[in-house]
Amino acid sequence: MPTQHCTEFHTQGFTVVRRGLPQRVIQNLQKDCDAFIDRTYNHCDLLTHAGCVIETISAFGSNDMPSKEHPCRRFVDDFFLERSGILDRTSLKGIDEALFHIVPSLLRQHEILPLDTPSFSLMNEQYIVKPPRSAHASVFDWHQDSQYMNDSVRFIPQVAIWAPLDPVNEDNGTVWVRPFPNSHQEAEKNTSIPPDEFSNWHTRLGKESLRNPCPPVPILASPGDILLLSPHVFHHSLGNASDQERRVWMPQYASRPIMEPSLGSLHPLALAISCPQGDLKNL
Ligand SMILES: O=C(O)CCC(=O)C(=O)O
Ligand SMILES: [Fe+2]
Repeated sequence: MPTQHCTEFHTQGFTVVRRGLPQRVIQNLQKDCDAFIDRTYNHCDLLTHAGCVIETISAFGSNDMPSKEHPCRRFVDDFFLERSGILDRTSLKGIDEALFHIVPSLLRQHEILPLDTPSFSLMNEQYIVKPPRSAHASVFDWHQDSQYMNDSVRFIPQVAIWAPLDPVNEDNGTVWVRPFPNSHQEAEKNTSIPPDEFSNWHTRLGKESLRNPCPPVPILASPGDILLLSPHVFHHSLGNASDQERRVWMPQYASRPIMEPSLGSLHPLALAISCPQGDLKNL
C-alpha cells in the first residue's frame, strides 16, 4: 500500500511532511544558511544580483567558483571538503545527516522516486532567502521547476525539497502550489507508479493543470516541516512583507545523476552526488 504522502505526491504533485527534520538539524541548517548569506553579501546583493537564490557549491565568490568538472560536484567527500570553508565539522555533520540520510530515507519510505536504482542522487542544493521588507521584489513568478531544464533531462524523475528555516506564511512570501487537477479520481488508483511512468504521469497532470487550474494553496509551515514538490507542479511565491528574513533550504534529488546534456558524463548540470543506500536506522 502506498503511504498517504506517496499518494498525495503523485496525485496533487506535492505533499507536506510535518516535523520531518529534527530541531538540531534545523539549527545546523540555519547556521549554515546564515554563513552563506554573509558570504553572499560580501560580493553581491542577495536580492538584486542573486535573485534570493544561494547555490551552496557555487556561492564562493565569482573567482573561486568550482568548475563543472570539479570533483565536489560528484563526490560526497569533496563536496564536504569544499563546504568546510564555511562551517565547522560538527555542523557539517548535521548537514550531511539531513542531505544524505534523513531526506533520502524519507523519499524511499514514501516511494517518492523510483526505488529500483542505486544511483539515486542529489542534483542541486540551494538556500532561498527573502530579505525583510522586500514585498515588491522577492517574488517568484508561476513556474514548474522542470521548465528550466533541457528536454533530454527534464524527464528524469526528480523531486524538490522545500524546507523552511523560519515559519512561513502569506505575509513573508511562502510558496503557493497549484495542485494537479482530478486529485480525487486519481487518488482512487494505485499511486505507487512504475518508475518509467513517473515523468509521463506528472507531465500530463502538469499540462492538465494549465487547462483546468485548481485554486492554489499557500504552504503554511514551521521549521522542521518539509514540502516535497514534483518538478511538474506549478508554484509561485509573493514577496516578503515582514520585517524578518524568510530562509528556506531547498535540495533537489533525482533517480539518477543529471549531467549537462552536451558535455558528457563528467559534467553535472549542478550536482550529481550518489546518496548512500539504506535507512537512517541502519547507518
Ligand atoms: O522559495 C520560494 O519562494 C520559491 C522558490 C522556487 O520555487 C524555486 O527556487 O524554484
Ligand atoms: Fe520552483
